[in-house]
Amino acid sequence: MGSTPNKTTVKKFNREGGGAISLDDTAGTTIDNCIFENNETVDSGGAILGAPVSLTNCLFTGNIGQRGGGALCYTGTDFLAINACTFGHNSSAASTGGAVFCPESCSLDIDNSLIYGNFPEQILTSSGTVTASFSNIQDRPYDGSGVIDADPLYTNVPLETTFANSPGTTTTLVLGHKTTTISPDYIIEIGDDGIARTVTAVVSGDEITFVPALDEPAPEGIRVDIWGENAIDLDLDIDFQAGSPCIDAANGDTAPELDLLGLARYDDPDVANTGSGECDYVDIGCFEYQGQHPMVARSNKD
Ligand SMILES: [Ca+2]
Ligand SMILES: [Ca+2]
Ligand SMILES: [Ca+2]
Repeated sequence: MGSTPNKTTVKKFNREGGGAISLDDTAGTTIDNCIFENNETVDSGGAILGAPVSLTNCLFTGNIGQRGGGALCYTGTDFLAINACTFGHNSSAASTGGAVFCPESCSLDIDNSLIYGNFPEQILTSSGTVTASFSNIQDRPYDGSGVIDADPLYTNVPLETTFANSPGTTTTLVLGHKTTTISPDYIIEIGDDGIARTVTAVVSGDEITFVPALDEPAPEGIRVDIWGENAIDLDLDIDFQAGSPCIDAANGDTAPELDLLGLARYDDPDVANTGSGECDYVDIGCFEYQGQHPMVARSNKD
């Protein structure tokens, strides 16, 4: 197991062609210990467009790639290793890879990673191979040692994160590709502004009205979080809770020594170790549960 250097956060970028980062196909880039949060693009790759060779200990959440690859559009034709990463609540247009989109034939190797709750689906590859181990992948088409498909029990997530697919007004929105059926009284959040707005009517299809009004008409492409009924806390929190099936379920021989936050591995006494390796209690994904939420444990350490 290797060590974990400092983490980097890449947040709220909005660019054409790779919301946060565009990489040359031949760059041979490795990306470690990085948080990609709430980046978006009208093109492909809400956080990253390009062909990194590896992603390790990275978190991708709330990213939107409208054309494909809510978090990552991998444009390479080679091999991408994803290790100890979490992809949760990223979005793309219908059937173009809510988390990861690979338009070319390539090989993906997914280890110790959590890919769950991305919209409308998780991974889309045009062709090529995907192998996986000790990972939690929703609707997994990939069989591998230690691969599960089970609700990770995220701490606080909306029902869905989507975007407006045409310009709205100060009190109306037309939503793109959503899979959630919206009812009046649902709480939505527009542009991640922290303001709870209440749906007053579902006008037709994907058009809704809401209160209170925006200051400016909603532009095409603006992010919309559908929080559902009675939502109060509108902060996306992709940590997982006690009892998560991700706890003590990864492979300590291949996972990094420390988690994304620099926390040591923790053997949860309440959870049987279903992982592998010399240290068989490493958690799946980029966070290590500490008997309390990793974010809380991290802030207590500071
Ligand atoms: Ca929010
Ligand atoms: Ca653990
Ligand atoms: Ca345990």
